[in-house]
Amino acid sequence: MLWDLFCRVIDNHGDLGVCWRLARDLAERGQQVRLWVDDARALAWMAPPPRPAAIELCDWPAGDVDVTPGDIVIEAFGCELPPAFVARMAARQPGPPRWINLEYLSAEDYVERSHGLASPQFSGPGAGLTKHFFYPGFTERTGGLLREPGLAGQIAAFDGSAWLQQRSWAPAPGERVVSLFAYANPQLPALAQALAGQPTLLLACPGPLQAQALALAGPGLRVLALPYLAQPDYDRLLWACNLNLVRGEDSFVRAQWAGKPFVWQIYPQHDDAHHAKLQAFMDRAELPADWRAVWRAWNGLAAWPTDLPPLAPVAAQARNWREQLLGQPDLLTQLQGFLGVSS
Ligand code: TRH
Repeated sequence: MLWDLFCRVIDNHGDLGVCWRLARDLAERGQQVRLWVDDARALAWMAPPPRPAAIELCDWPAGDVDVTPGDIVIEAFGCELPPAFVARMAARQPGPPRWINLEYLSAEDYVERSHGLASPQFSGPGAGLTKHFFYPGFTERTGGLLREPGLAGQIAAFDGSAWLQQRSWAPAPGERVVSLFAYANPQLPALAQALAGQPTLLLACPGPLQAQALALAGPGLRVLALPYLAQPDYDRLLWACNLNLVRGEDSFVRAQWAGKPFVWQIYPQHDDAHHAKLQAFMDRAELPADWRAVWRAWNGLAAWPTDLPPLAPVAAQARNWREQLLGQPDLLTQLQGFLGVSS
């Protein structure tokens, strides 16, 4: 099957990160993908060549893309397809493509009620077509999470110490190793102080906090600046660390597959809608109370606890949560089932 996957980069890297991951998963399952992106510059570091031959990376400037639509059209994160393309979808012979709006991830209850709903188009270039909403999620009544085949086995076989050693990012004896990927955050000094309570090596990913983190190194806290890593290597960083600070959507999910303790900095929304989204996930994942305090503090919703809670109890919770999620079909398997198309 030929999939047309449309991605508009809003800001940061998650829209492209998720779409690239989906495209890779489709390619691995024998599908043909045209990935339409308005700004693909981040792929230079996120997905350096060689890239899967089944993925055709297409430039999506403002306006139309003049091709015959494929068999399935994915509108990622409600990015609004070009009207002329939608008209060609409606006119396609022998029949229109399936049309999916892949939504943002949330643990909130509305997701289960909205997942799979049809949106018949009564007017405009797509009149007569039906778009379906497909919601990622954490329960059986959602579309699930992106998880490529074989991921759990890769993680189980991974030697994090050796991987860090090879890159000169290995902790000294007795140091815990923590990854940091975050938006600008006034809580960084407080986090640095809490981390320094025990000997810590902080591996700071590129972003607005990296320079500030380097300046906060001191007794108990060493800081190394990392370059942008290709997506598979960023995954391995999450697998190798004792604690991961992640953000947005895709690294948030990948931290859950890593099965390590993590803290999520949610993508801030103007109407504070992100507060409910944060709470919903903490409730659904049954995050221990002492770690909820850390999550709320890192998101600026509470004062910092003086010391970070011990990692062992929340490490066990992270492994249990991952096992629970591994028991659910992955997103692409569910999407193919929903569409009635198999690999
Ligand atoms: O960059 P983000 O903040 O993206 C955000 C979120 O997706 C948010 O939901 C969305 O509304 C907003 O974009 C527009 O965080 P996220 O989602 O983790 O995406 C980062 C991607 O970059 C992810 O695929 C991981 C990848 N990455 C690498 O490949 N290498 C790296 O070194 C780093 C730090 C990240």
